Amino acid sequence: MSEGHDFQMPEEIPSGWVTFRYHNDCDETHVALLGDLAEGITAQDSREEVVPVFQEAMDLINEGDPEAGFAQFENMPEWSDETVHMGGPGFVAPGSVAETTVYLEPGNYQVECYVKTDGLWHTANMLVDLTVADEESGASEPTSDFEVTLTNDGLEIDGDVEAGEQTFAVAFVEQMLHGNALWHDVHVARIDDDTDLDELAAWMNWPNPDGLEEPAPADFIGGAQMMP
Ligand SMILES: [Cu+2]
Repeated sequence: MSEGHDFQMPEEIPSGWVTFRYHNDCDETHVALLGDLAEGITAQDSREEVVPVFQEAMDLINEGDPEAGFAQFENMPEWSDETVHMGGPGFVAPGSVAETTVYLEPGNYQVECYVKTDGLWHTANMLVDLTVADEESGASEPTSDFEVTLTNDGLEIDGDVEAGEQTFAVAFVEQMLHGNALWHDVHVARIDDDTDLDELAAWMNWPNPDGLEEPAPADFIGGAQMMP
């Protein structure tokens, strides 16, 4: 749960199939991305060595120098190449709840929000450790109503989705590192006649000065964060 720029959640969870139910009780959009960290690395290391790189990059981009901004990524610590994004709830609008189930191996993870407010990454405050214990949850793989297939060509949904409670399985058939240093993922937003889809698409891309910047141009209800 979030009530501000925070994550209120357990420090340790079992391994295997685990369900994250994220209540956003804050008045800003947030997200919760899981990262499987290299041995011995903690959220504190990310806070000290990764967040400043992204912030410096963002500051330079906002100052009109994207080339210098992207050059900042040369300063990423070597261990960050080993961080494996492992899913998590997608963007969640204020007052909404997002749920996602993932399979996690035991290990040291982090949970982060990478939305921005006034050009500042929430990650400065919304970045916590999560231990995934050897002890298994005993839960089985959930069943789904629809499957979303992700490839390097885009995404497909197998069927016509009806109103009501629906469960989507997301198959990451292919994965790639995009030019913005992130992998692809799925986020669900409720749109209406007034929603500008181009604006929404631009918002999804953080190197745009208005990208991932609060407030979001639509109401998000979750999704499946990037994973291999
Ligand atoms: Cu946030």
